[in-house]
Amino acid sequence: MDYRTWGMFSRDQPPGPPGGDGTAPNLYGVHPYHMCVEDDGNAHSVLLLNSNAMDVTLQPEPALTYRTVGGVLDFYMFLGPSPEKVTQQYTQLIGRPFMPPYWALGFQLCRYGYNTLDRMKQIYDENRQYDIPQDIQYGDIDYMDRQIDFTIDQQNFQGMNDWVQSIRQNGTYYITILDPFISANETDYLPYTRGTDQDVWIKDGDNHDQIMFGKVWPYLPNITMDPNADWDTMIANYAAHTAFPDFLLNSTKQWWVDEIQAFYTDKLQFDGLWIDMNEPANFILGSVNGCSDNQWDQAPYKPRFYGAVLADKTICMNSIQGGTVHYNTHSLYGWSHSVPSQRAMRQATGKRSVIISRSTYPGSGVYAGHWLGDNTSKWPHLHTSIIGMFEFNLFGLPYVGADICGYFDDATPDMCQRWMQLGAFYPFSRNHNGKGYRRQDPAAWNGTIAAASRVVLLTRYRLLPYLYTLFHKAHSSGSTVVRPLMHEFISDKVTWTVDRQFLWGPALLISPVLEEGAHDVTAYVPKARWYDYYTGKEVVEAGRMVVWDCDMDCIPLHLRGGYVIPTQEPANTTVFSRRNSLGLLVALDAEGRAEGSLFWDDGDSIDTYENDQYRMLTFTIDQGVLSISVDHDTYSPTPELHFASIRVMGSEGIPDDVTVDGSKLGSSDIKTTDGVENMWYLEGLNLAMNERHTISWPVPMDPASGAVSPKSTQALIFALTSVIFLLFSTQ
Ligand code: MIG
Repeated sequence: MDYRTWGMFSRDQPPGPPGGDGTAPNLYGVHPYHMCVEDDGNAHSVLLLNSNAMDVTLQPEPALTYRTVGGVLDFYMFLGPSPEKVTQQYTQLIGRPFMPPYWALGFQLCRYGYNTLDRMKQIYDENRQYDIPQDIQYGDIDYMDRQIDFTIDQQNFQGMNDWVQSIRQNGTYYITILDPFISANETDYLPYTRGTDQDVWIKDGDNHDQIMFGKVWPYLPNITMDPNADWDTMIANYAAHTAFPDFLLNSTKQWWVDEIQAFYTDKLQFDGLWIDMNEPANFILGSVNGCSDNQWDQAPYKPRFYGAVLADKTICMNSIQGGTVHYNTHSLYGWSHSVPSQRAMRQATGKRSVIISRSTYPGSGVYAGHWLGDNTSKWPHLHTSIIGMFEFNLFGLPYVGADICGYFDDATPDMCQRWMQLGAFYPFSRNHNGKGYRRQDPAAWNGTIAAASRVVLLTRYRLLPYLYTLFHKAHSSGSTVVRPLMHEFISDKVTWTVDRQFLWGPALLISPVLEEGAHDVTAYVPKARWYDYYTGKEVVEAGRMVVWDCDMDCIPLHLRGGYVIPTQEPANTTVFSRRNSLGLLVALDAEGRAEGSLFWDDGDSIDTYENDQYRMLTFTIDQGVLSISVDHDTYSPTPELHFASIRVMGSEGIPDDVTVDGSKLGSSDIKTTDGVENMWYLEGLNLAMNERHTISWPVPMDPASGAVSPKSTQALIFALTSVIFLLFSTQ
């Protein structure tokens, strides 16, 4: 709040350290939105729904000053009063996040610069040899012929579609990239000629009947490139003129849908779409003719962000788009690109599909997820990726993650191993690398790193039913998926600044190692009952900072008392894991209670919730009675799924017997682990997912009848400590 100014204008700008002059750099997306938590823990948020360039200065008052250079002063306030309520209210206005297909929650592998299909195949195969779970393979712009949309390089990627279809039998899906701009220098290039016929392009601001041309990735035909040419020479000599689709027009939306459909039908059957460079980026300033002196490009105030002029790295402000000047619509470009992209992919595949977009604006989450852009293989970028996830969850884009192991620069083995551990808990979990940098996929290093990656990814896959259910909640009620601790523990001010740990929903605490050479984690344990995910052991230090030992193969995970987490036996892709047996992790709170739910559907049909084709289960535990009930059942998996295991943490001792649907299991069926108190589990059950079940066990007498249970001892110690603390603090 110290007079820091934040600029907002979408820009092809990688995240890095903030500008030295106190001006924070503007990035790919624009979200003129903030949430404020007041001293009493009440939260509210404010949206300025305005797409013009602006800057916002924070002041210690506390106060904000918005300076926008146009548009409507359309303010919305969301009164919460909790951070989760604020987010639900906000997404009610801007639109609730799309429901990702189940496979989109699997691990994803990508890089810029495979350069050949052989190399892509080789790296894919090596990861399979190491048994790395992977649901999605990507192709970046190097699969294209001279980086031209809707083409495939017939020299280096010949046979690509055959290969893409062949990896389906392993359960691998394929996502391809498309940039927005279209080359104007080709002969017989239908996307351009059809687009021109249908009048889909942004127009030149000085001659409204002319197309506005920039220069970006597509190269000219018939060029011989000097391999030593520098960037400016490359752009000057080799870059084609490109037209920019005006996605605000209905004709353009239809054209984009049709081009994607044609590409899909004729050349490549892919499953998801990655849309890049849609700030929109431009490698030259303004246009091939520069920008004229006009009131938009020379507006009297340039808000504080990168570039001397607004058109820096983008197109001229007086270009005609959506019936107005680009000056007004610039930051909407990525959003407007996402809308027909989702429609196109649903039409082409007939399935739910998935879109990830680099530039976003309020409402983008209805159509697309987001990767956090071109980060760097540097340790601080592990930490900042957590903050990025928090932000995009507040923005209604919970399908988010950073490029695992970093985009620019060479990763190191230790960094990449730690990043795989962290990235296994990004909702969007993709290892992606820039062109020319050292290979960094899980199989790139050695058997140890591959094995560690496999282990942590299998943990992710085991927890996917929980993650999928969180996405359903985000989609249906607008809650966050990745959640800062303060969303759950707002009355505990220590949680307000925690940004090195995060939660999945209310119940799973993730405390990754983020520093080079560290073999422990300093973490905050919020005031609740917590259990170690791996052992089921209760954490005794609630409400304190703790230091956990954490060797290279460790990432601390904790389950919160009061919650039931559904799991599933993992496999190397979700196609196979979705057929495996289910499990329940039951973490009891201090009263011996817990609850949870599970959303299930076929994983890839469009709008299963809206079309009533899903199953919803709820789990409740009270007084030693666990009830599994089927609340909604308009979808049945074939074959039917079953719960095979149940683990109970925080029970008062180990019960002598457990009754499962009326039949009694004796102590030999009740498994325990040496050294872990109050934890037991059942295995080899066969409880059909479409039926209701009751699992019960005797709980010790309640304290009122005379027995002193461990939890009341704890309560007593807590009360005494509080009294002592009060005595001291009143001195
Ligand atoms: O100018 O498609 O952020 O993920 O690999 C770079 C190539 C263009 C930027 C994206 C990055 C992608 C790269 N693209």
